[in-house]
Amino acid sequence: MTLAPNSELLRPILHNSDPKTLATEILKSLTYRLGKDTSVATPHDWLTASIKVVRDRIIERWIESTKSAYEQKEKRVYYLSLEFLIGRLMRDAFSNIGMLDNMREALALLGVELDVIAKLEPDAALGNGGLGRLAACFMESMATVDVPAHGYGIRYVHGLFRQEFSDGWQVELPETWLDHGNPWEFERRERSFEVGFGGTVESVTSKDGRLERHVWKPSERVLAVAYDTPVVGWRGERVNTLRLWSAMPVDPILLEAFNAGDHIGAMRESNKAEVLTQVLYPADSHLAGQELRLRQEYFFSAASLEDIVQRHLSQYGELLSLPDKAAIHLNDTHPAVAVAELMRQLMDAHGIDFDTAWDLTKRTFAYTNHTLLPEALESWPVPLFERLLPRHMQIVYAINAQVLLEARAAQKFDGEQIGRISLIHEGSDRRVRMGNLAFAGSHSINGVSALHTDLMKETVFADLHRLYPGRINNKTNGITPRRWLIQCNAGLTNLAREAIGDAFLDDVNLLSGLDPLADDAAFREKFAAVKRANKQRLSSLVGERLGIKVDPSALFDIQIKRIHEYKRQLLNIVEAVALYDQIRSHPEKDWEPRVKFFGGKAAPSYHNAKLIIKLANDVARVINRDPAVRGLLKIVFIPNYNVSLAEIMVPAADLSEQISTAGMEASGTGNMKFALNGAITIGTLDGANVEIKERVGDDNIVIFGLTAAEVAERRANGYKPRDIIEGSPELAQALSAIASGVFSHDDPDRYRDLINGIYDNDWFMVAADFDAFTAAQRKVDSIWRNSPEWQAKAIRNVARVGWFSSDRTIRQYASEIWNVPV
Ligand code: 26V
Repeated sequence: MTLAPNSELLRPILHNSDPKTLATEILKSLTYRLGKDTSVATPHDWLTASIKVVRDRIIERWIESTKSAYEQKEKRVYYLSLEFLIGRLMRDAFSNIGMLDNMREALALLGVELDVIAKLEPDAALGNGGLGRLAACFMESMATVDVPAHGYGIRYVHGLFRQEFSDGWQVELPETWLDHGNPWEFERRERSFEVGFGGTVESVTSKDGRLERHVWKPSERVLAVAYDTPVVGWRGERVNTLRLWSAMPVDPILLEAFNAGDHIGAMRESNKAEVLTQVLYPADSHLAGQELRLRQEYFFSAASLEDIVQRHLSQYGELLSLPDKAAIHLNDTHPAVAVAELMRQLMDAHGIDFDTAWDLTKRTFAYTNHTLLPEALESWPVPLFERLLPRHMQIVYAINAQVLLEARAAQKFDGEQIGRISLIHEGSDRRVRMGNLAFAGSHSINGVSALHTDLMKETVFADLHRLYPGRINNKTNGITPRRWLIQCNAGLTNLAREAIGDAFLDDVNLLSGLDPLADDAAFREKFAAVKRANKQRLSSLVGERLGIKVDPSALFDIQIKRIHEYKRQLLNIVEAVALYDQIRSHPEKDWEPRVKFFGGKAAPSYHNAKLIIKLANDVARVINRDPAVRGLLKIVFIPNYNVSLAEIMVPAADLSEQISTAGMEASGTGNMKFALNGAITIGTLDGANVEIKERVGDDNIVIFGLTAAEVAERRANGYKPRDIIEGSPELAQALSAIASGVFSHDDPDRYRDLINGIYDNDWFMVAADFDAFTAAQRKVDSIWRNSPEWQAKAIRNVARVGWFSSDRTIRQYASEIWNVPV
């Protein structure tokens, strides 16, 4: 007999979630699931036991969601992403399902503090930065706005490395999030697929000699095993699935070898398979043709596609309706090989002809581009691609032939333009261009902010856009207000509830009700008190972790993000050095106390990024110790920046640093998080900053620097940074101090090359924007001096950025790209 999930037998247990019942269940969970007694239970055991109790409630809704998607024949969204930067899940899930307070009480009855065990949950850091965090926000929003969706990715055993500083240098250590097991996931051994690599392609011909189909005979096979994690939407109405694939050997032991006495050799296959999903690639925007990375991309794309096609076939019995029932989304080009894989499955496994398969493929796929940096656009050497995926190589050539035919037929492209449209970069180093493959195989290609989308049309995809006009569209990024306001900033959430009621919890746009309160002195004071408490929390963390004392009444100026030259942490540090110089040489002036916080990881092989971290730490050491500074300026670089640290830093910020070289940051999402938490942005007209400015108004943001068009113009017309530096004494002074070893007595030449790079080339326009940045910072000081004015602007930021909710973004994807109802 099977028990229906909503059976009356289950209901009384699952629907009773008062603290006492929960406490009993936590004890039962501890005893019967973990096999522990309270006297020996570790804090981790309490955590696991608690999660499993709530998980039971989630599972019930999960099964209901899955069933209803099936019964209602709903179109499903499949979000393919090599990264999901989830962070901790406990607070998110408990709060979304409405059980956070009762669980806290239940644990208290057992003498356990929820906030203490919550900190033991490891961050699931299965991503590098913005792209991965966006995927996590999207998963939560899809469940919230009721889109039936599956996320697909890789269950990396080691996520993004843990960062420590040794003498100010970044050291990378392995990250081990699975050490205590993962109570959220369900291993689905029964849901596994074989994924092939290498080998040969055979053509099968009919009796009359006609080519019937191709058969790929891979030389290697790996098993992809599914691990499912439920994703709970706000109010717990829908629960979607994040399915992560883990690689296993098809044959765990080569028995023949083992029996012949080769015990180690017999295991080798197994290690080879498992290596595939061992570790996340740390993004450094340079791939240099790493084979393992292409293997990861194909591994998870192929397993996901098999899963999708099987699900569709088992429900509908045919594949011609695939585009009506499945929307497959490519999060950047990392899963772009899925385009060729779907073609392969449709043609080789299901006997569909090329033209029909190509039409189905294009109507099923959509692709998001997340960066225009040329070095980050993926392409694979043809010989590597051909060796690993011989059948896909043939399919890419066939697709390319079709695309080039259409390009020539359009009669508006010259040879060079046709060359740029081609899926193959020709020349001595022939490569498969994954962006072009994703573009050709999708009906929708979107950018992640208005500016970025315009630039996509003008630069990387200019020719493809002319060939297939109407495919490129914009979907400005968003963030989930559950994690990035309700959970991380209880103080502000409660203040807003008191002031405007609870409706904004379901529609964050309603924070607009706070707008008039910017002029209410009493409200401003309460708002300032909340910020102050958040700053106190960050100060304690810094005190505990780093032994640095910071004053919560100082202006908290924060730049947290991956370390990259285009994000210009260097500009920020050089400005700090200039300010340091000013404070020392003009002690009579009325300086506003400031703490500059940094956080972020550098890719292990990115030399300049690592040097910038060392510089920040060197500068911090000198400034923080100098009595002449009188505590007016402090610099704090907090190691191991991750989602959980962001949840503490974002609510504590007064000033949000969003200072990328215009045209280079596709969108940014940190900018949105800070504004929603009442920080004022100092930023360039880049990415989503442009749209934040439009929404908060020019008076409530501090914009400086060159525009994207001006940056392009300077680069085209011979930019001379040396002349600019010579005309700016403050900049010249700061640069020469750094270059001459003022901050690096132990190795005076340490920063010579880095600083010479600014004199000689300065691709990122540090010199060009320096004076504007300094002036903008002094403008920030003058606003800060007038506290009511500052608070009013900060409140208006909170009130006006509800539009940047990922719920809005997802609704736009749903109606304008995926064609699913919302
Ligand atoms: C590139 C590579 C290449 C080497 C191997 C690993 C790897 C991983 C990721 C990437 C590309 C990262 C692109 C990215 O994260 N873009 C960011 O996307 C955010 C969400 O749309 C956006 O807000 C940021 O502006 C954009 O930089």
